[in-house]
Amino acid sequence: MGHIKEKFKVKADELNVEIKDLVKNHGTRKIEDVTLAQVYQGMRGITGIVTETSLLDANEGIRFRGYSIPELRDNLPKVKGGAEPLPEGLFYLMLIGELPSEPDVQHLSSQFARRSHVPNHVFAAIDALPVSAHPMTMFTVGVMALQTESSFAKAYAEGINKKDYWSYMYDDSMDLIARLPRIAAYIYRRKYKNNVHIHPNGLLDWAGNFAHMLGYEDEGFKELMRLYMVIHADHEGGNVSAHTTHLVGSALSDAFLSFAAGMNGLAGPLHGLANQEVIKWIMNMREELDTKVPSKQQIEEYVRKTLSEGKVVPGYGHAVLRKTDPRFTAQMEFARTHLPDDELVNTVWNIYETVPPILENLGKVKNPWPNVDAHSGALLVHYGLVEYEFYTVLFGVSRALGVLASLCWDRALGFSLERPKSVTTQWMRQFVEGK
Ligand code: AMX
Repeated sequence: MGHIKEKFKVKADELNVEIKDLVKNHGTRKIEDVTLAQVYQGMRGITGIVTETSLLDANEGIRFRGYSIPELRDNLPKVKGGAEPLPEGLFYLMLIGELPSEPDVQHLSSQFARRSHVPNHVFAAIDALPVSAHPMTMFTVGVMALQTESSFAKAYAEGINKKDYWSYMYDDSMDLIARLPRIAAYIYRRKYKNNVHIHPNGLLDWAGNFAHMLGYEDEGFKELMRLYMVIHADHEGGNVSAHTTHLVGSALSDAFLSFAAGMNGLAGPLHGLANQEVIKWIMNMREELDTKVPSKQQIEEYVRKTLSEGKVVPGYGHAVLRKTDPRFTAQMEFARTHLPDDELVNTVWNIYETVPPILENLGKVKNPWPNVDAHSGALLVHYGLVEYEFYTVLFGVSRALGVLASLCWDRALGFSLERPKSVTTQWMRQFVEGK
């Protein structure tokens, strides 16, 4: 057993004792009241899930085990000569709850390289889809095809003790994270690069190797991938992809089934697909105005037009956040260092100055500020990754780190089948009428 797996088990045993105590001695404590409106409006603000890996503050943004994104950029190990945090380190932090050492991160990098073999039938399943299929469809099909490799599903079918579920979930999660870059890169090269594929380089870190397999050798792009994989990894437990993975996993579905379900949620335009929508929207604006650098006034008019057509401004607003997303700010800082004069990036910054007051004046938008998706596309375009339908797959590879670390915790803590109560509107009517 690798030392990380052992360490995880020790941490989980400790937390199990604490949770047992909480439930035994405080199990009847009320956390909050639930209003009728909350039930109808996406359960917004209802505390109903425990997720150990990260916690979102409406104003400060996400913290992973207490560390903000700027703190992660300062404190997580980096490649030699690099400035961006390694996603392996974030995975360790989410899983173990402590910052990793350099050897911990190197151990994870080599574990991911060692576990990265993707069987041929996975590629065959992807090849069975037309090239015109959306990359996210190919991605979930690839993950589903990989489910044949689940060690949890095999062990469960043979009969295992509940106490050992976590161990198989850990191995499946490690295998899945190790293999996702290869599957994603295969989809990219099949759809956009004439089906010419690039062999993995087992000496590179997880994100660096992903960049390499996509076909991007620029060190700037590799650094971007490391940052990208860190900032998209987790956003506490209630967002659609995390919640879906957790929900499906609560039925003891294995990591592959659960993650594929979460990815189908990420593929929705109000969630992960927003990153492709942002760049599509900016490109349409450029085309319609026949300029590469629209002025702030032109942007303002285009935003008003978008709203008058009953559409949302993609990349703006959030269900929980109420300030500029620190994931947006981290990308802005990356751009200031690496590509300050890029025209598209400057347009993203001009949009940032233009959109919030317009959304604020609508009076109904709870958060007029940009989210993570408002910036990511412009950085990718700079390095030549212009195929924006692929962007959500990048988000998905990163999201695996958070939702699978969480799934390991779910099994290690023996969390229950999730099954909230639902009611009909007739029930609500009778409830308010006191019947
Ligand atoms: N442009 C226009 N209108 C917006 C808006 C935006 N960016 N954000 C919210 N609104 C509107 C809503 O559509 C809603 O209008 P309605 O009452 O007429 O239906 C009203 O403002 C109130 O919505 P809200 O409470 O502020 O937001 P929400 O919690 O219901 O939804 C979100 C959050 C993200 C779906 C929404 O802000 C949105 O659609 N944004 C654009 C899409 C986007 O960027 N999604 C990515 C989110 C991050 C991620 O998951 N990757």
